[in-house]
Amino acid sequence: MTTDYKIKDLSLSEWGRKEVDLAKFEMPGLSSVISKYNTGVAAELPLKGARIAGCLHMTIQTAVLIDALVALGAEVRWMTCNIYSTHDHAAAYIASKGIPVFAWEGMTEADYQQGLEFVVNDKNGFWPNMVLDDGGDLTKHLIENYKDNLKYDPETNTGIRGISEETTTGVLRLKEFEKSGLLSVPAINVNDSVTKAKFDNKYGCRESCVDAIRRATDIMMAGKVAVVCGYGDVGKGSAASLSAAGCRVIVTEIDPICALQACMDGYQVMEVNDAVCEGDIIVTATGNCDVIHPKHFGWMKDNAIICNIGHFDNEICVEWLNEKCERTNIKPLVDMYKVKDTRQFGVRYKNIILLAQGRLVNLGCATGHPSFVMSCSFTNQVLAQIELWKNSEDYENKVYVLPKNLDEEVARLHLRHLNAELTTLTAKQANYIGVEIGGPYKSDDYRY
Ligand code: NAD
Ligand code: 9W1
Repeated sequence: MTTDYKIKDLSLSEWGRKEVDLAKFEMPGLSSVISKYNTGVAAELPLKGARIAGCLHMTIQTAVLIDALVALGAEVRWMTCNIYSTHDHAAAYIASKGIPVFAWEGMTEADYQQGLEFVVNDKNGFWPNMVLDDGGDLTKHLIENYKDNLKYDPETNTGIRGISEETTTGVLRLKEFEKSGLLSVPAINVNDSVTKAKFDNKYGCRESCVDAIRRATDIMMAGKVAVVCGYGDVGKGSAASLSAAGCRVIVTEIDPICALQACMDGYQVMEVNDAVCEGDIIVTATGNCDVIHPKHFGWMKDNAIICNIGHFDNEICVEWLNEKCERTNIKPLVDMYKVKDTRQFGVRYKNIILLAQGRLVNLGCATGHPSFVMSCSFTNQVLAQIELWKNSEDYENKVYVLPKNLDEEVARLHLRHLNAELTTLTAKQANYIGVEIGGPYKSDDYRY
């Protein structure tokens, strides 16, 4: 067995294996892709020959992805894309299968830089011919350090045939590389597949928003007033989560269309300065800065719980709380601040409870997305890897999204697990609405 790994503790691998087996059941998209290729007379391994350098959270769900890539014929070297997100038992499971992996919870930035080298080089030097990235760190590392190894040459069969990218940040970086002429490899943006984005933003947060608040505080949700700032997909999922738990939900928005959507969904829309005075629970989901401003803290209810589910930690002005207010740590990621009550005459104080120091609450206080959510993103990843591995030469060195028929395929592969049966178009119906019976069913600019 290989000792080509750096992880926390190999003895966690049995526990990892059991959880991977459970997660597999909830990741039907990945199993379906495998059985599609591995069964029947036309059995083939579509990723045979692919050497995939992967940089993505080394979690139980990612272990299921890695198993799928290997089952489809790929060789893999893996690292985490985030120094905190590794499930150490998942990393142990991967290492126990002889797959090179570099990931442990709480690694340093310097370790992380080593990881980038680990996935790019094996003992014989430059190794990958495919890249699977989350956030663009690995892509950036390759472009900055291995420029001459990247361009695919069909004559010598060297270089990288394709990159698939998981997140918004990574896609933005890819587009910048494309614009400045530095992208020498075709790339697929998995982030903007409908089956990725809807699950990552809306359905994922609908599962994890309340989960995070409960794990952190054990508060009774029913009957409380919850304020959701921002009614994009993350806000929509969070509001639905809070509403289903019995909260009365107030939404704040700056965009009249999203505000009207919130009204149509039955929520009260208020100006933020008014809403913060009423909330027992306040959740920011805007992607904007200074949404909860220092002046708001003084107006809040006693023991108000505040947290952020947007990407960056500057939605709530946490710095002000830490600089100006006495802080009591209740438990990891739960802090109480003593704040001067600016609605009262005379000096009165009250408590504000801040979760996860204003960082993404569903990742800090809960456990990230459920396996089924990740199955949707990761099935897009697998289809992107197969497409680029097989048909790289059909693509220019640009950033693409998966064609709609593949996005539809990802959804289709998840229907059976839920006992959903699709209706098939008749030839007359297909003709009437101007589509093929097998899809795609919508134009590229259709908004779901
Ligand atoms: P989005 O752009 O669809 O929605 C954000 C909404 O906030 C918009 O409707 C916008 O009008 C509104 N907004 C902006 N400034 C505001 C303000 N000052 N007050 C009130 N509303 C305001 O984006 P999204 O997809 O909903 O994502 C929101 C954030 O969540 C992003 O930072 C994203 O990266 C992050 N995100 C988090 C998770 C998670 O699991 N926690 C998952 C996906 C995305
Ligand atoms: N991705 N397997 C935290 C997750 C950090 C994290 C992050 C996920 C998964 C959004 C990916 C505390 C897993 C990951 C568990 C966890 C993400 C950042 C997953 C949710 C995205 C910045 N982004 N994700 N599972 N940490 O859940 O791969 O528990």
